[in-house]
Amino acid sequence: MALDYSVYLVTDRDILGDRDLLMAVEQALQGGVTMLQLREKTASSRDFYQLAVRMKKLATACQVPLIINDRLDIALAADADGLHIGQEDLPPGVARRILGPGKILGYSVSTVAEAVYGERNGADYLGAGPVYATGSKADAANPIGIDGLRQIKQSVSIPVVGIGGIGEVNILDVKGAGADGISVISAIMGSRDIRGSSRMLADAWRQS
Ligand code: TZP
Ligand code: MG
Repeated sequence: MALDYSVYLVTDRDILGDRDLLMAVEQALQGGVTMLQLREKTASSRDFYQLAVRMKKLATACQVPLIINDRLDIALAADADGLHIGQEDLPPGVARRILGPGKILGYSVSTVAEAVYGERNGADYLGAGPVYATGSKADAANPIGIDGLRQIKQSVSIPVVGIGGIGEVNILDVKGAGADGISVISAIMGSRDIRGSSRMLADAWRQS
């Protein structure tokens, strides 16, 4: 079945302050996010695993795939729907071999060469960015802009989601570049109304 990449939420516990991560994710699911990635940069393996198991239940209840960032072992252990890796993680071909054919593999890219490599080595979709400047990733590369996103989309035949600095003001530019969806942290997790912001982005994507 074709996946709906249109509003792909990436979690970030730090931006939530004292708000609960699972509650925030539940609100985002109610608002209509279509994909979910659990991204934990500092959690212990035990905490990451336990969180993944709980998040998988929430996502599955809404028929939304749960993707685990970076950690192949956690993705397998929690029976998540897939894994998302970047340029510093396991090579995509290795991750694909261990994951098997039934799991979703996402790959972060900033250039056409990385995109083509990812497609050839088993990625199901690409996260291309940062499209715009972002405060949500300390080691983010320079923004690729809408033109960079368009070039990446045109170089592959797998779905491409834009990531980095995307929200209400530029969602239509990202769609106009040919992207299959937006991947966001702060536009949803940084909002005081997580359900409402998720719904607004989902509506904006659908209606355009
Ligand atoms: N990878 C590239 S940019 C980024 C990641 C994880 C951060 C996206 O966060 P935001 O708040 O949507 O710009
Ligand atoms: Mg990574």
